[in-house]
Amino acid sequence: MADATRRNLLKAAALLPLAATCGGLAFAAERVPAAAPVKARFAVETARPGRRVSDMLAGFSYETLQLADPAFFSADNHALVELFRALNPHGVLRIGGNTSDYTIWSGYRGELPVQRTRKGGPQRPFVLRPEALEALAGFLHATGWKLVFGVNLKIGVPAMAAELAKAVQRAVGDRLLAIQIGNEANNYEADYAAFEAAWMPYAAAIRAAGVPIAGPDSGANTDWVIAYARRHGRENVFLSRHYYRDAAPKGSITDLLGGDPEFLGEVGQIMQAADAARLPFHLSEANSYYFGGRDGVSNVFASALWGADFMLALAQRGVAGIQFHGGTLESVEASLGRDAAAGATGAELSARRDAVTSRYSAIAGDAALGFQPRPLYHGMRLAQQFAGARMLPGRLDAGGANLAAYAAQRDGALLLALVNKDAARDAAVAVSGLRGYGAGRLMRLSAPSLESRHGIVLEGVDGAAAGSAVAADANGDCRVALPRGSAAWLRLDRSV
Ligand code: BDP
Repeated sequence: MADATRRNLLKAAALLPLAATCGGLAFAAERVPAAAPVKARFAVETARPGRRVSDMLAGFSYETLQLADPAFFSADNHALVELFRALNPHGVLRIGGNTSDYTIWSGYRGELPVQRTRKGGPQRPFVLRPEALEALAGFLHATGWKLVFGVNLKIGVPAMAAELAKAVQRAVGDRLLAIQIGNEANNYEADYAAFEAAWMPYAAAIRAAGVPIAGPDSGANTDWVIAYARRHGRENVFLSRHYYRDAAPKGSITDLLGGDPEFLGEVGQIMQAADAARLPFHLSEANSYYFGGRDGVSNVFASALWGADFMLALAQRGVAGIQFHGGTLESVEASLGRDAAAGATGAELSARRDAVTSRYSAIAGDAALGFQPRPLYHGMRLAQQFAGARMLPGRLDAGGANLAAYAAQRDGALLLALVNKDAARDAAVAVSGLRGYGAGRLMRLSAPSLESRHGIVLEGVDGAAAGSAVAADANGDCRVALPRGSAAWLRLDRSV
């Protein structure tokens, strides 16, 4: 369908009167495009609440090298502070990435070996100074966020890590959730046993200093997380690993929106180990495609639908937080041993902000140019609306389209998120099982197309664009028109 037709459809869906949106016809006949929408069903089971969604669900991860400019994470960086706060008043900022394993603490006076560089990794050490930690503390205070901070395991100097850990704790106080030791050590330690041998003296030194730790902060190694949980659960405040769908050259919108059921299965295994150890589990670094993200995929509207669906799928399984990796192009390219291309000079401000930002970052900009949300930010924000709610089981019959659906309960209200990841098929979703819930609001996450970089609208946040009125009927049924490449979220109040 042409973009214009699609836009009309979205507009039509937004304008549908109450009866036509919930409990009646999904699409107004005169505006219906040639192909009829796929008929989908979502049966919600309100009697069996599942996991509570953590307040910390939506968070960010940045390279340690981002601290090279103390003006970036600073209380005076009002635009960034505002974007963090609007996303999540209880978020987690994780500092780490490849550059954490090449970071030297300026306060350390002992001997240091020269670190060997490797292809595809940072090519020079980064010297972290106290001013950056002071500024970071101000940023955390201004945002209300907590900190997870990674120290250099690769260099093999536990004493420097312990001193840095203490300095971080001194600077940020109880905003420090935990120190992580090493970033994706699976990339440089031969196996889990070798990692553990290198890790032990670090863990001992940092814990002896009275600073909490978390880990193992491994790459795609579920077995490491499980082994670590069994052996070190009691010493840690949470468990972690990373996630990327694949390498950037393999990225495409179809691949991203195709989902990753295998990974969700692994999350199930990790959650068993986490529950047994009574520890939360975070994806402490995650995004669509590693090697810096894929232009035209990681930074377009498709990533917003992916992000919302991914986060809610993980929240349903009990994952406490997902820290989406990003930041300036310079910091991420340096983490991969590459130089950032020069930014677009003379272009309009929003294009210049984009040009200085890593391809998968949910926020674009830097301290000099200011900041703006990328599409992914809006998807994260949709998922964060479920914080504090209890996820409910539900059965989705997607009618052959690529859909996802989630339901949750909070303070007597019912929340629904319906995501149409299909590029070709509109859907009409018949939601059932909502008896006891009545009127509410339907809010859309939409953009001109899956490829859009700008023009993303998330209704129902910031008090602006509050969506449209909806209601479940007396049977607990509600119909939602869900145009291709868009999402909707609903909030229904108890009817009695
Ligand atoms: C991760 C690293 C991070 C990189 C990222 C990427 O921890 O430093 O920036 O991959 O390749 O493995 O994009």
